[in-house]
Amino acid sequence: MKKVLLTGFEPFGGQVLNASWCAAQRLHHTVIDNATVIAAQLSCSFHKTHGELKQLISRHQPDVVLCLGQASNSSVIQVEKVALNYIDARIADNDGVQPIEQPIINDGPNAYFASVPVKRLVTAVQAHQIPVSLSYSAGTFVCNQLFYLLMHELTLHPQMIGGFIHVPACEQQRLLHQHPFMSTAQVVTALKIMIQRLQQPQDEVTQSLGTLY
Ligand code: PCA
Repeated sequence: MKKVLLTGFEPFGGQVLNASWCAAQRLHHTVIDNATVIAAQLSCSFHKTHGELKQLISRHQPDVVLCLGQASNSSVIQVEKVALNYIDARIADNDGVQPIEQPIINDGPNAYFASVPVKRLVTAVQAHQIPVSLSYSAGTFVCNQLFYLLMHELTLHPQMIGGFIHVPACEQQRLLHQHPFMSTAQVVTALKIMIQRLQQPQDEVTQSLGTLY
């Protein structure tokens, strides 16, 4: 039996919901094929998320860690490839902290790649006609920091794999903030497909999902 730790964020930027947690919480304690999902909410805080994530990893000892965040300007699910060692926050986090042009870890590598098979996840979701893309930037805010710290942490746990997925705002947020949106039900379906795909044969995806610019 595999264990998947699925994290979502609390609301941030003055919003009352965060689509990432709306989706993640629906999968808490569900079993998808042979994987049990543990969902947990993280603070949208530059200072708190690392400790929260470390504690969850050491308590649950998951096989897979998938962290989710909300990308309010996006209408598609974005499977992130790259975490940068760089923060340049356009708004303050929920503690009022707004780092500008700072490394996440002094002398850490400039970037980490996700260790989940990102192309397989994207093509599996695409096959179900759910809007999804491979993304090469997780931004320069709390999500990018969490993704970077996750991949840094997993260097100490080589048996675990991890990645980060940005999801669009949910339907309730469209009414309040005019964001592009995707229903929570559709995001949950996409996450289930990805968790199933992680348990299936790891054959190569030979097509390019890259970008020209
Ligand atoms: N999205 C923000 C932080 C928390 C979240 O859900 C981001 O993309 O950095």
